[in-house]
Amino acid sequence: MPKHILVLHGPNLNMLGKREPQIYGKLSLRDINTALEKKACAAGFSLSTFQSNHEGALVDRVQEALGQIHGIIINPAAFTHTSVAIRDALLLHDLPLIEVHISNIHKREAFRSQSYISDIATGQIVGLGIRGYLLALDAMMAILTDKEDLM
Ligand code: DHK
Repeated sequence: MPKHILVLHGPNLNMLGKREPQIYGKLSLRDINTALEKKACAAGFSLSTFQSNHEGALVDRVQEALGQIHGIIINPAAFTHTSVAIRDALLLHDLPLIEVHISNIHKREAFRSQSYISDIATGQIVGLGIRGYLLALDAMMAILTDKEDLM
């Protein structure tokens, strides 16, 4: 059975492509999800994606995944800065966890630099645009195959 990676997207990320394209880029969430699925599949992993504008729906999805997945990549979007509930749900899992932000949250309004996720994450990728998701996937697959090489 291939190892399974769950990718979670928080609120307003369903509007990628339409939403502040100077910050979040021109591609849609579907474009990103398709690229992630293809890349994971080509490397022998399986990957599923889930987006919600609702905190409880994200908590439910994280709970449902218990025992079913091997790693989590999450852009909690605005919930990054507010959600103890998503943090607590993620803590149910003892798995590699990568936090992604399209923009550099440390370079924007002060409230965006605070993350309820970063201190429980394996690592964080910020400010590299949507390619951050693909970098996160590379890192996750390397972690899950225990690869430490630089190639
Ligand atoms: C996305 C959001 O929707 C914001 O609320 C965060 C994050 C930043 C991003 O850069 O991907 O503050």
